[in-house]
Amino acid sequence: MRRIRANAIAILTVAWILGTFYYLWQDNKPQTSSSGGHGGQKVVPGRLEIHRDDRTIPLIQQGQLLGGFDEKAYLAAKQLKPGDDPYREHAFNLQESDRLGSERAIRDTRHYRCASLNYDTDLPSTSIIITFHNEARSTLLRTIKSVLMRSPPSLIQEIILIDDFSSDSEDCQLLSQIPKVRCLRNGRREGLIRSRVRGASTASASILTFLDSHCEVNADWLQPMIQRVKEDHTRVVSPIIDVISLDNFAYLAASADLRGGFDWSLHFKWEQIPIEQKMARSDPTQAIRTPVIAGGIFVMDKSWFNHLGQYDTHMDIWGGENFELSFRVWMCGGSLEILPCSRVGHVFRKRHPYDFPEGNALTYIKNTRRAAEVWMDEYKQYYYSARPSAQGKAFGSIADRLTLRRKLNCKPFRWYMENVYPELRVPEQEAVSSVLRQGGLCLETRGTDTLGLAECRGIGAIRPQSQTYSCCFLFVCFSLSLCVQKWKPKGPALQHMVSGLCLDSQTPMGPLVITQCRPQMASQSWEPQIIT
Ligand code: UD2
Ligand code: MN
Repeated sequence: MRRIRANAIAILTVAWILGTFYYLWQDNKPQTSSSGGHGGQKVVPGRLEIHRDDRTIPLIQQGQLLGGFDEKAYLAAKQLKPGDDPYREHAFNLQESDRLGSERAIRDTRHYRCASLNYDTDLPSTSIIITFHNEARSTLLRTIKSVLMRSPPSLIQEIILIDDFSSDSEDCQLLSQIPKVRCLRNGRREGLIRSRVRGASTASASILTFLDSHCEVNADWLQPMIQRVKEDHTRVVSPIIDVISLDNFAYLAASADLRGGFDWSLHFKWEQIPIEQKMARSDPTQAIRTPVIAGGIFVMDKSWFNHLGQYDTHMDIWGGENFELSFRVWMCGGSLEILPCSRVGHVFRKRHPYDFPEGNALTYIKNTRRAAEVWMDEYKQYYYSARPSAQGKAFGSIADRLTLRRKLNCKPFRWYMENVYPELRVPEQEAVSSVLRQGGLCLETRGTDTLGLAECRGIGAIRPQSQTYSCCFLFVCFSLSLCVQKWKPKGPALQHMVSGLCLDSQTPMGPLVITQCRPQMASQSWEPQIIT
């Protein structure tokens, strides 16, 4: 009996000693540099949890994350000099970004129900692809570290950086000392589209994840996206993109009620989810269908990316590729969604901090014109009406992309309009890019304020104005001085709103008159002819 007691005491003593050693060892391990200023932190073996007022974002333990990479030296090598404008080089406040350090706690901005969702334990891993041109070191490093810290390590196959010919090749090179990080450098400036294609083609994981070079991923950002793609490889998914302030780098929650949209000039905008869809959403963790994605942050199956033709590699530098990809995904059998339980912060800027070798406007026109010409069918006329300066600008050959579209047997843009984006209003068909014809002749201006019929030559032809659509919906208002006059269709005739009389070409080549309406008469019959 006494022997048993002695044994028990000995075992307890040994356990106590081992426990004390373990405790001291834990306490001595390096803690994160974000420990300053973030309130009560608690260290638990293998994990660091930073407790903030409301929620908790677990950070994977730091120690082994960076391998031989010397973070301090990397950041210290490039510092703002006193008196430098902190916005000049990157169009955000570099001083604030540098001051923040490479990791920090951010608020978990998800709906609280997201935290209790479960994901498959055997999710496939992903290759993270980040292209950049002259990114600030502190933002780039924070992007990478946030990925390493806030993703289950088993899901990160690799992080592929594509240095798009930045001035300093060390920005990228040095980062490849971090475990899992690879660096590819372009031999000349390619732009983000070709850079991403290059990154994607060397990726070794079956799932691709694209990120901008100034992001911070939030808690459990990756699992919801990989889960959705694993369940259906034709889904292309993106997170809610939170806002990192370009002035003070505050991490701000974005609204969860938005999706991607655009206007006819192919200008991207965030818009409210249509009311019927909003009413039907009983579960705030559900995916949100979106007509287009913002472009920078999304997850896509690699074979699906390849099958669908990657990107249009004749697009340069920046812009338009998100429309091209979005139309293609929807029209060729896939879908696009935003996952509210995945949140990634991004520094939205007001201007491009880099140069466009061909100029910003021309590049955007070239890229969006390619998207419109290949994918928008007859609807491209609205693009040209909204962006008249695009007409006549060079956009290269689109033969390959048209072949791709045929080969993939993609649906027409009309299908996209009817099924994916019916909320995009189509300008009155006749009221946009058309001329008015009668017989073989076209309505023309003579001088500044008379109208006449003449051979159809295009120049001088009266086109019902595109602003007609907004200024006097359904009515035609003619150009120039006549624009103040409003006309409405009366059968095939055109009736002057104020007088109630109709436009008539009593003497074919003479000036036109307005007279009593007799729409059945050929001289009062006008037909709009769509021009492209
Ligand atoms: C948005 C997208 C961006 C892209 C763009 C349209 C988000 C968060 N961002 O613009 O990913 O789809 O719309 O094209 O949705 N870069 C290069 N080479 C260049 C120019 C840019 O590698 O020649 C990099 C740049 O460093 C950045 C990324 O491409 O990492 C996107 O550029 P941005 O941040 O200037 O574009 P952004 O966010 O205004
Ligand atoms: Mn960006």
